[in-house]
Amino acid sequence: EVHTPIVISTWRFIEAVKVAAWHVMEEGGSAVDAVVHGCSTCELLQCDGSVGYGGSPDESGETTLDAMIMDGTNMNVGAVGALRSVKGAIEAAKLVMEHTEHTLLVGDQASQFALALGLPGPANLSTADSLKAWSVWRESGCQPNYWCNVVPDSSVGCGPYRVSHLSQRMTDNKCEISDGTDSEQCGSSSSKAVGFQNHDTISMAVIDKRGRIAAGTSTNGASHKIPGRVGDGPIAGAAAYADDDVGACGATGDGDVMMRFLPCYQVVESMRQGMDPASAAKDAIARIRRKYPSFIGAVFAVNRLGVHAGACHGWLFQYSVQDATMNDVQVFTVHPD
Ligand code: SD4
Repeated sequence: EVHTPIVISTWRFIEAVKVAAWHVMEEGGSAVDAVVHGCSTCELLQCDGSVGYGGSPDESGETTLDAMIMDGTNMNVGAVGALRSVKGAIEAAKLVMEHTEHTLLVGDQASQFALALGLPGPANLSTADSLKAWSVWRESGCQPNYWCNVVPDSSVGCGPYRVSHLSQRMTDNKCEISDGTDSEQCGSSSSKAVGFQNHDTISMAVIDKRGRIAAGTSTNGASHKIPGRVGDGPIAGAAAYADDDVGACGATGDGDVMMRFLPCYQVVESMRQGMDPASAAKDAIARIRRKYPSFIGAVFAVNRLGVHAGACHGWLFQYSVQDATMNDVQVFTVHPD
């Protein structure tokens, strides 16, 4: 049975899958363009609040974007990290891929590059909603001088991503912090589990009619991240990977941990060695779990024939698929091992 063309995306990003599927199936478009159209759809829709502008404010209240596109025909990659003032993150990534010899541009200069090449902006990536979420976070569980006092009973500093030696160092620094306000900038010391609820990348893989395979990602990263933090989204092999000869992978979850394992590179290489997609996905998750038993994350794997599977740890994972045999998007649910 022929499963290709096929579009697969993390989570229930149905609209994004539909747009990408339309592009490869009805219009006979390329896998790369389908991934870009699909992820752009989520950026515009602000899918789950975790893709695109107006979501996951960092410790200083700013939203920044990470995105990547990978062309599995020639292993070309373009990516942006900590993108500010441009909403079209995956379009910016595509510009990096197609108009430079580089792979990854970051921060203000990435925005300037994207603007210079014609993307709309500069745009404010904050919204009333994201600023509200940020102020609620600041106010909740934040005691006076919390920042300056070493956290009593946990290794977690002020924001969920700061560990105690850093807050200690900030103490020495008289509590001067990124936004120039006083020691009140802090949040609950409760850990990552809180941050993870809205921690959802779109990671998408597409196989087009000609068998070309592409994968890409777009995310606004982790809520309350330290300004400047870049996650797994724009790292080839971490949150996505594609190779026409083998297949593709997409990942989502705790990017700070997952990017240490290049789980999508692992999935594709395991399939290259002969593993089926389900085993390859499970193996990639197991490698992380062995070292980080409480990490939260998931991957999907698809081989070049369009056979797909998912694996996850610490949460229930869903991914969405539309292939040549389906009239509509189907959502698959994966239970943690
Ligand atoms: C990150 N991996 O920036 C992204 C967020 C995510 O599911 O995937 N959430 O860490």
